[in-house]
Amino acid sequence: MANQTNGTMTGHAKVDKYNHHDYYVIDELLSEDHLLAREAVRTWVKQEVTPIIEEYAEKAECPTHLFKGLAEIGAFGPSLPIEYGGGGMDEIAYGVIMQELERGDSGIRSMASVQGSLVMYPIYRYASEEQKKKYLPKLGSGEFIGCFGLTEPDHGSNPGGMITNIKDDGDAYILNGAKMWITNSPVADLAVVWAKDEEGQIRGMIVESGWEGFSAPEIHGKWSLRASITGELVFDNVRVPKENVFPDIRGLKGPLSCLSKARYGIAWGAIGAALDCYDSALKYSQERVQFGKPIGQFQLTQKKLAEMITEITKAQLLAWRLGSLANKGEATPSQISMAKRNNVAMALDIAREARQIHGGMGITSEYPCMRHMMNLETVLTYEGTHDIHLLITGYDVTGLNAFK
Ligand code: TGC
Ligand code: FAD
Repeated sequence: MANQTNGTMTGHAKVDKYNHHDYYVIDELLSEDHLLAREAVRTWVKQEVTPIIEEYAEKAECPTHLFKGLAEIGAFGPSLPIEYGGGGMDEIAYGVIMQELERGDSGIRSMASVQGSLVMYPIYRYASEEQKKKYLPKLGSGEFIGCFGLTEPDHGSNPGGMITNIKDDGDAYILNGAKMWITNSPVADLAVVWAKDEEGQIRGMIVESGWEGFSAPEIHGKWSLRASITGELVFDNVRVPKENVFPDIRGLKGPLSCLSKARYGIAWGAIGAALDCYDSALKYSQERVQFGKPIGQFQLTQKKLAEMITEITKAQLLAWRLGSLANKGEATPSQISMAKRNNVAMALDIAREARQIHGGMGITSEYPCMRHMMNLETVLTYEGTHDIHLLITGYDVTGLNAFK
């Protein structure tokens, strides 16, 4: 992996005093394994992420030195089988892990989402046995970093219109085109890429970063997900051996099935960002005195906090129920869309309200709200925008397709 950071930035390290909030005692619905997994990730985030994240975000630098640690705590493919590099846990364990990571930072959760759900999952589900053995253990251990190339400069919400393409050339395909907004691409060792074949069918393939004609320039100037690295993928006559192309899957349902996995993780993850903002606002409201009283004593502050914990609790229940359905293999793409859309919008609203409770201090890196708020603007947009998910629900309930 190129451009690795060593985690030694110079500013003062932060102490993480986060307390979890569980108003409806949803922990009773979690197993011992879920609670243990959550505790391990929470401890890691407190030790490794919080002390450095504001500084990396301010400098718009990705803390790549954390990637190995993410692998060690089991954040890459928690619900994939152990023999294929995953954690062998269930979907709720995957959810609580994503929640704790995003409590730290959406960019850290993003890194794990991409590696587990958008790189390891498609290889596990669609690649040949030989390719699975070649790539999955190294991805699971963090030795290889992956990225997922679906979005193009002119095809974001409508990936079916993609123009990246492959042409048959004997024992290989020749890949041409470009992908845009690709998380981790500048530091990735390989990319799962979706491109059209000569029949116009969407195919998936594993492309290694060292191959001739492949480059991944970084995208600069982001005011969101600043501690996550984002880039393009450019393919100029890249020779992709035929064994690297997924043999059986055709069409948009290939990448969309991976997105279902990742969107599910975001539905849980966003609650973590909301909890962090709520926790910080609650503490601040009890400590900050104006007009001779803690600001938490004013009815308007109480309204904000009461509504925040109400919305967090509703989102926690939605995520838990979605997880129960996912464990039975019954969570539908539309149910996942509803939870992703609701929980991310909820978290963004809470980040804004929490920022207000902190007054002027809320805009500084002393508190996490502004960073979460800026991150969540991306989370609202990627993996299907807020409005695209509404239209997916609209289609599901009416039977009428807004996209056709
Ligand atoms: P449409 O005709 O509806 O569907 C095509 C085929 O796909 C099937 N399908 C799904 N299969 C599995 N899982 C899902 N979630 C599925 N949704 C649909 C569908 O049944 C159909 O199958 P078949 O057998 O009939 O061929 O497709 P459409 O072209 O009308 O598009 C529908 C639409 C707009 C909902 C879809 O394209 C969409 O979701 N657009 C949003 C694009 C998106 O989410 N991009 C994300 C890029 S990756 C990313 O953002 C990573 S961020 C990483 C990080 O966390 O850092
Ligand atoms: P557009 O599709 O151009 O949408 C612009 C606006 O139009 C949106 O508000 C949208 O809701 C609206 N709109 C579009 N169509 C309709 C419609 N039919 N009806 C109503 N409104 C509509 N992609 C990857 O493939 N891999 C990644 O790793 C990845 N990581 C990302 C990381 C970051 C930081 C960001 C910002 C994006 C990432 N993406 C990634 C891309 C992301 O999935 C797209 O940005 C997203 O799908 C939206 O596409 P777009 O930006 O082209 O917006």
